[in-house]
Amino acid sequence: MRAARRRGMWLLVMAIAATALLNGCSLQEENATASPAAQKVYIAPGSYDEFYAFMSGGFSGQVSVYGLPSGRLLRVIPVFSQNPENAYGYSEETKAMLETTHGFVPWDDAHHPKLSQTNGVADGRWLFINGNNTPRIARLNLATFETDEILEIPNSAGNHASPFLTENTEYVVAAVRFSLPIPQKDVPIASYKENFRGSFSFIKVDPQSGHMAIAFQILMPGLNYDLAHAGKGPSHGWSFFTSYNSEQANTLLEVNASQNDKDYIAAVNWKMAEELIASGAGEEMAGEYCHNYLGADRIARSEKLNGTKVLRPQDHPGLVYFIPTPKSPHGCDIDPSGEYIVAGGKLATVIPVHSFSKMLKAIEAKDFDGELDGIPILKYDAVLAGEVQNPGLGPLHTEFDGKGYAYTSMFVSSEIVKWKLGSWEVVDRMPVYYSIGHLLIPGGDSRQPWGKYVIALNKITKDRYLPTGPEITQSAQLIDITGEKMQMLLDFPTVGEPHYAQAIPADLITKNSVKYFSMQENTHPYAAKSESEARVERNGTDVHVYLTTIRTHFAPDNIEGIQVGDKVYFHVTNLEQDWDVPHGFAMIGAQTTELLVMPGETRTIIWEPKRVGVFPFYCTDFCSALHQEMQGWIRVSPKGSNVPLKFGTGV
Ligand code: RUQ
Ligand code: CUA
Repeated sequence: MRAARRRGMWLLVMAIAATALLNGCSLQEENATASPAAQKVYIAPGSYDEFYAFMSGGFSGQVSVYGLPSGRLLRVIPVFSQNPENAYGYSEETKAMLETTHGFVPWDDAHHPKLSQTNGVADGRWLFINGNNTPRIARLNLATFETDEILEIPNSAGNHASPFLTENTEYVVAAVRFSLPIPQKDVPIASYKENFRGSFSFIKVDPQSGHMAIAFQILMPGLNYDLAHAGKGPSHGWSFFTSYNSEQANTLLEVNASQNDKDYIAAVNWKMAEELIASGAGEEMAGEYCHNYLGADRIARSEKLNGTKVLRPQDHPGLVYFIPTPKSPHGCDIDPSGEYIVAGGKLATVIPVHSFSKMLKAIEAKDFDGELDGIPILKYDAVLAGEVQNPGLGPLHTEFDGKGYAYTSMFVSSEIVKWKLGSWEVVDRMPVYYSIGHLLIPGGDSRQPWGKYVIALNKITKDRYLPTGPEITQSAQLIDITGEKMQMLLDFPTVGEPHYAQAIPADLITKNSVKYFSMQENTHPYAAKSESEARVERNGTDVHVYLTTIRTHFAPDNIEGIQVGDKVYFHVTNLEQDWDVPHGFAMIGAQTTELLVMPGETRTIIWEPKRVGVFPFYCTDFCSALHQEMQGWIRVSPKGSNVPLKFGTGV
């Protein structure tokens, strides 16, 4: 225990020393290279960036979209968090997206964006991202840049090793970081070893619609499963998950889960699992979860489902193996060839690289070193391809350039280390500011990386920008990797805390980009598809306002006969059929948010008037020269009053 504490202290001291050192000598060097670097990131006004980068927002719960190489923020897509700016999670059409079995959960911790793939290469159709806290996976539609679907994961907690999809987006995965009783039950926490388990969920993705459905779960020993990647090429059919806490500690993990020299990577033969399930293996296990998705009417619905098929590795030899891996591994990255499995041992002194072909041979030869809960543990040396010696401190994540090099983020020594696959020698280092977590190369975890840049996603920013009080944005740094040596190009701030990020050539996205929604195809039950359909209908105390917007007025814009105690539904349809002409709708005293309605779309918020009087509403998006004129009034009379319901453009 004491040794572990001492090592922790030592890492801390080294981190501080390294930070101070890097800090001291950086500025002059950077200024000297500023001008050629500036040219490489300069995108002339009106010109487009070469890549889209999708970054997770971490604790913001959202995804932010950047252009590369400029580092310009293009958009924030709301995913797990409500977004008052466009009413995501507030409007009647989107609220269901955030439903869970715990009720409405309007926030999550989003870590790993993963672009859908075909043949191991990003295809620009969808982006998946995990919710860490209340286990969920979201699917974003890259034609609309909207969240189309969120699936809750039952029998799970701390959904961190997710979504890490397979080569053809057959499956997205979800693994348990915080083991728990599966199924849940009331037991002492001290009974961890006996009662706590992990699970790996394999979620089938429909190749046409993208819809997700849980195919099966694999019940695992109670470790902390941290990160994952699917095999590709020769290793297609397998998925790999790092884990820590092989000690199975249930308190003070910083010490108690850092005792063993080696933890494990779990290698899962999902093809075999698929066949087992098809042949009727596996048991039904209860477990409620919500499945939320956008219908063809662009309205989110939530359905409650129950039960999954569960496989126990003990019952199916060959399904799961453990590969010993030095000290609390974090990242689990597969090189473009599919042969090498790189682990980032946070507390390890080397970067271990495992060989998939050696793994198969070791399995064949039964080169085992014991077992854990009936799962064979392979011999470290039998699977090891090589170790990168003296890489730096705190290796976390690795991406690949497709030219035979790997780039690993070093959290503690704040640097990116470039090393050669096969010879395992370090060939270059680049200091980053500070404490890098993930890193990204466009296509850098795929079969064919596009290369060109590596981006450092730094956890600590400190003095890199003008101070903004105690809270400082996290930061990204863009580095050129086209030459032998890395070249620092650009710092830019991020939204929330980016964990992973992925980038893709812009034309793979722009060719599908939706510019507006067709009015003809609007099947919203409360749409008013022209001004002649605009109206107000009373149904008891529910009042439905079918409101239309077009430059530059609302119809109706005068409404009378509303009463205190009514529940007023504003169904706002934007009649525009042109790109980039949203209209906003804001109602005084509305306790939710405004609406931002895209052309051709209908969105709804509720207003419950509490006072008598005449109240204005207006458009919030500067839509034309007469935007300031785009307003209306609602007259609210006392409950039971006999002021008749009247509406129109002037009543
Ligand atoms: S994590 S800094 Cu949430 Cu992917 Cu590694
Ligand atoms: Cu419509 Cu401003």
